[in-house]
Amino acid sequence: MHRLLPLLFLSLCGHGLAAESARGTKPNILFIAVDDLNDYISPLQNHPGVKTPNFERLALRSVNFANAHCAAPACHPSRVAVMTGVHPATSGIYRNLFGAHGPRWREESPVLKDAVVISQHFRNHGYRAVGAGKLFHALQWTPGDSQNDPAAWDDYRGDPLDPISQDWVRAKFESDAEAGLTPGRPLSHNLFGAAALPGTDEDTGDHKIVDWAAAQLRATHAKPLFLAVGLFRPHIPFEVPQKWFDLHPLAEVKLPLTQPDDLADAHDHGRRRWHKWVVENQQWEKFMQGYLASISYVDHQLGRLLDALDASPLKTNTIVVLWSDHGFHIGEKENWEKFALWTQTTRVPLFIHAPGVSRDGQRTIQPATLTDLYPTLCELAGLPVPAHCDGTSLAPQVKNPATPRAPLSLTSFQFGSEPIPSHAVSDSRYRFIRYGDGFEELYDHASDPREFTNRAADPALAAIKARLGRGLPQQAAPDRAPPASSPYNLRSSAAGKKKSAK
Ligand SMILES: [Ca+2]
Repeated sequence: MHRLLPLLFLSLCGHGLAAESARGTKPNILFIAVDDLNDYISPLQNHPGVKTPNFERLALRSVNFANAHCAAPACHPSRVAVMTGVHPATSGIYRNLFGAHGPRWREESPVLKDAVVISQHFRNHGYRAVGAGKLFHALQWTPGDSQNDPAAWDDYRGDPLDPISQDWVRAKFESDAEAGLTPGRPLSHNLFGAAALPGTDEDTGDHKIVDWAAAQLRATHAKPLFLAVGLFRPHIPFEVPQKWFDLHPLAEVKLPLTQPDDLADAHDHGRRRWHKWVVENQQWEKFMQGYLASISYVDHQLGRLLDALDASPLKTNTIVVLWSDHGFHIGEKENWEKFALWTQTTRVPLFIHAPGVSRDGQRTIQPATLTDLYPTLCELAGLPVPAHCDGTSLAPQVKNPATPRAPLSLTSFQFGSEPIPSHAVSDSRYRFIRYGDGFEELYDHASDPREFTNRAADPALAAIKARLGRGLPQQAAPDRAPPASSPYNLRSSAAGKKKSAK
């Protein structure tokens, strides 16, 4: 896809798009990833009563891509796609693949073998690249399971192959039996839950990561800086200090708008037992409170990061980009978390500020895919775009958010029950999904932003469906499995042996 992009870039780069200072130095990059953050934040307005002042602050100083979608609705494939610029439909990395200790994705997919990670690409062009927290996939509760590529960074906070598990304490909680809850909670050990953490913000992982990033911003660097910051909340478990829960009193928590029998005309995501357990145990409001509390917590951490940038020498010459790896359901369509292809699952916050270039404070509904980030940052910084990148630069929309954009967004996923991958595309109005079993869904966001009514069989929309269908991959890569034998398998690595011996 988009193999002509390097040629297009060469024709553009002489026209002053790069956000370079008057001295001709390269702009710094502040690259912020937030885990499992959906469109409830106030600049995207998809949940009543949510106030995220620091996301609003960021929106005022960037272009808000309000119709941006992940490349895959799960952490590992989404992040590999962002960090390499290679779409799942090209790589075949559609699902979470666990049990790795190193960049095993290079062996999971042949086309990723020599793909250059975005931080490495900037290093290759004179940058110092440093990172902290969750950038490639990792979880709080699986120490050492990380597909980060340590070779892609000059410096990383802590262990790049165990970037977050040491940082997060657990909340005190009752067992489900003690709490009178029925057996069958999804996941185990209360990982799918909401509870206040003991201690203060200073004891929490994302706070420590922002402290580290702030020190990087204060330091003097001989080279331009590529600083990547991966924040873990609002990912489950919904555990942050009590004060963030206090901002969202349980009695005032609103549930999402839902419609009975919404799934009657839709694909079965296979996760209804999650919602069934939540509703039967009257946990829906409590979990919504926990998710909103976690959003408020991460909004605060974003504010600290922006404060650190504003107080630093890098303030005026730094491109800022913030993205989340996918959307999130809090009971919409009887789903929780992600692993589906509706807009609730795939829409992500995406903000881009480029000094002297971006039309800050504006929003665009032109469709974007997170694989567009890699070529966008290259273009804004005046770097060539590697040939392996699938995306199309968003620089025209950064310059003028009203600029029409031809490529549709593209999100791909492999459902476990189906033989081939599923794909979803959006233009600025419609969304079309074709599943691996052939089932189709078509939604008109002008009249149905919550995708309640599937109009794939509506003759009035046949031409639109055909047009969007032409945006689906013609020959998507087959789903890849974890390599049985790999030096990056957690069990075969020295770190994995050490951890499993504990
Ligand atoms: Ca429906």
